[in-house]
Amino acid sequence: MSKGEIVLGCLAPHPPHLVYAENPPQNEAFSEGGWETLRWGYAKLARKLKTIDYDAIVIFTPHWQTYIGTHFLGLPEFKSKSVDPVFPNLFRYNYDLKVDVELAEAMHEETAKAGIITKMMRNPDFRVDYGTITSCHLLNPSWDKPIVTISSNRNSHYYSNEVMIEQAKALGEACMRAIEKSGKKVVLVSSHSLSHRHFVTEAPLPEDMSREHIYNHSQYVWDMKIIDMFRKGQMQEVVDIMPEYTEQTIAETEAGGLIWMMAAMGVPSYPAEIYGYQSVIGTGNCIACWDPNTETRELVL
Ligand code: 2X7
Ligand code: FE2
Repeated sequence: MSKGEIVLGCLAPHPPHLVYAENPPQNEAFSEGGWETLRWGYAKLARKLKTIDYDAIVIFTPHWQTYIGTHFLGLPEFKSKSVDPVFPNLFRYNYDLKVDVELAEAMHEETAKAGIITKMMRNPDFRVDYGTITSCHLLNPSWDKPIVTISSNRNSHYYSNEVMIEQAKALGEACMRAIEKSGKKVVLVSSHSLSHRHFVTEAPLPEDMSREHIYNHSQYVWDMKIIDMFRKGQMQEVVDIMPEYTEQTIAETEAGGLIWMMAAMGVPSYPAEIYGYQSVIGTGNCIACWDPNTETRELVL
């Protein structure tokens, strides 16, 4: 069996607004559109994914929060309705998704070997979070690949951003070892916004784009700084400033997803492909990917 590999790493923000704006048949709410810069960026990245040969999507989500250890989805199928607790008016999505249990178990095993507390989620009634569903729907609307969802362990956040980073790194390295041993080709997804201060009241029409803008200028400047580092392939520097960035912008990187993905990918020093940046209810959202293949890597935006 040949060695498994990570064929792409995607930063895939998950405001439920983006699924709402698309009006897919799975979602009950109806919209008149909105947030096109992000949706069109996602459509372009989804087209790239269709050209790549891969077996599974492995996604780390901040909205499945676990307080004792890191958990992995561990049944072949999960089927239910996912409702965003903050925006039930926008997101009530009927899902029926397949899980690569073999890969999940392999990552669980390597994670345990690394000394991290970890558990498989075997409850058939478990409701999959909207972060997983939004990012996966927008990257692969046909849902024709199995996924593995990894929870975000808030025990690490309880201590400090620095401790969170150490634990997310160890988790990423363990997942990479499991992928290599599995012989599979895997797409990683880190599902989150960048800066995360947001408005606490919603416009009467949520998709009214005359009301959408970044919450404040300083978080915009921080986001641009980080994205510039993505473009330049300065991912070690991004890892180094992550505690400061997360604190200054209350960024959703606090859950550890970006560090997990970067550690699994060996902290890339090549440029990321940028597919778009836009605010959603004041938060900063960037779609980007890291393509290890020099022949397919391109300058997108
Ligand atoms: O989970 C989210 C998010 N990260 C950003 C914006 C709006 C809603 O939900
Ligand atoms: Fe979120």
